[in-house]
Amino acid sequence: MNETPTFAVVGAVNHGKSSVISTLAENDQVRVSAMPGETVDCQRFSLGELFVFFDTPGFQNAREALAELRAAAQAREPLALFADFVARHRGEPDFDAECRLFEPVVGGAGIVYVVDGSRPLLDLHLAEMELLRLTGAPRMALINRTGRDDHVADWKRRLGMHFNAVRQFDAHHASFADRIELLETLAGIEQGWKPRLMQAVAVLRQDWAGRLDEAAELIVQLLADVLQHRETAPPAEGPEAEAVAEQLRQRFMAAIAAREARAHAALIALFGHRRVKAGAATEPLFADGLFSEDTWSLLGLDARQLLAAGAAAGAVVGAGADAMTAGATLLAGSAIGAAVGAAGALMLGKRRPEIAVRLPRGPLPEPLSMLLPSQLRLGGASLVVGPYAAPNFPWIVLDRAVGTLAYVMHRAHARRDEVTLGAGQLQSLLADTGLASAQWPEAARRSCEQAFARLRRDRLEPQDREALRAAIRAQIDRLGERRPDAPG
Ligand SMILES: Nc1nc2c(ncn2[C@@H]2O[C@H](COP(=O)(O)OP(=O)(O)OP(=O)(O)O)[C@@H](O)[C@H]2O)c(=O)[nH]1
Ligand SMILES: [Mg+2]
Repeated sequence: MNETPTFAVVGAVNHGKSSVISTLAENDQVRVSAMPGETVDCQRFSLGELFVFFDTPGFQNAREALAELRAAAQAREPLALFADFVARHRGEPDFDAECRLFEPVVGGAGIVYVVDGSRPLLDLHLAEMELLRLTGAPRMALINRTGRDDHVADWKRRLGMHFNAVRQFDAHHASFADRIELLETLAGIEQGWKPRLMQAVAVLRQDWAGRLDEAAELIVQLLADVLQHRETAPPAEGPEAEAVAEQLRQRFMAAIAAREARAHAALIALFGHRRVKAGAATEPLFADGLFSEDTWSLLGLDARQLLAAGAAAGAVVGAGADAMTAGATLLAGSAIGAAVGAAGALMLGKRRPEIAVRLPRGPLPEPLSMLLPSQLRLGGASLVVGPYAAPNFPWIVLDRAVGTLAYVMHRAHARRDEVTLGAGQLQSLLADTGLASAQWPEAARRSCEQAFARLRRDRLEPQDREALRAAIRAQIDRLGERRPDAPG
């Protein structure tokens, strides 16, 4: 028996063997296909070397193989007969699949027999089950369903006669908890592997919690970066001014979007998904951008919640500070004006306020300015955009980051579809998980808002940062191990 718990995942052609492995090994690159015969080699997959799975081709000639191997029922070492079988038929086209799939079993692997519960049980499957029983290897059966039809009861009755354990496992929707449960079942079928598998379960749980810690850190850093971000440009006057200001706004939004995309990509990578894309990639996870109207009308907090969290105060202070350092407000539109005063904050609930562009202070006195390079002569300062004072801005950034996390931590790696969520779908994903910022406890929102206000003024203390991190960590903990009913 192998020291590392090792299992050969076997079964009929096209019943979902590779999909099961893909999900268990958190590997979305395993070859999976609707075409039968996709897997032709025996391939090794592991998760942190805690356990090993071999993906195998589907049975080819189970009935003929069974006819040759019946004697194993009386043999003292049944696996020796299987080893002989492999030696005898290696290279023969008729038993190519059998040779490859018996090989790891002969080498000491346990068996995970995958069947498609949406397809009827046939005689050839009975031959497969009988062959596997004859190996005497520790074995469990997994009923996966690739379609809507339900033959599960038939399969269960039969499988129960041939396997040490029978479980249902949905390769496309299995959650972390389902994967853990499967490992625990495998631990139960072979005493020798039990300690290693239980250890693997403990390591995986710890690893999962560690990933959530890291996710919280990534989100805090994202919030810090976008709330402090500034873009500057040389000042312009007259008719050019509006164009320059608009360019500056665009640059600001692009920089924020790029920063957000990097954070989302890191969250996606944390859960090992290589088919989910962030930002402006083709088929990105989010169809709507951070600054789009739908995003602002559907995510974040409403005006009442913003007020309760203390966002109005933050906005007033932020705007006041802007006005003081800017000396003048250029083309501020409604943003700052509306933010001043609680009534203004109420207006800001679900509409994206324009991004304010600030003018530098007035020019220096003439004699002094003559001594300076022309750029600095205009006051030594530039047009400035940022920090963006919109009260809902950090909440929307937060919702999108938590939404990304909620999606990737519950997406089974067997899936090959490319999902793109509109703002409405993202909002329901958050609502279903109870993780929309609008659903957070008020106390958590208040401590976040306090950190946001300080961030905007570059005055974040370590304890504010820690409070923000802890609030986010506590909320994402509620995502749990189980998969919520989410889109896709
Ligand atoms: N809806 C759904 N489809 C599934 C599920 N598991 C597998 N499939 C689909 O079933 C088909 C076969 O899956 P594979 O994992 O390639 O099956 P396999 O047994 O490895 O196939 P071969 O290697 O060809 O023997 C693919 O189109 C999968 O996407 C599932 O849980 N739900
Ligand atoms: Mg396969």
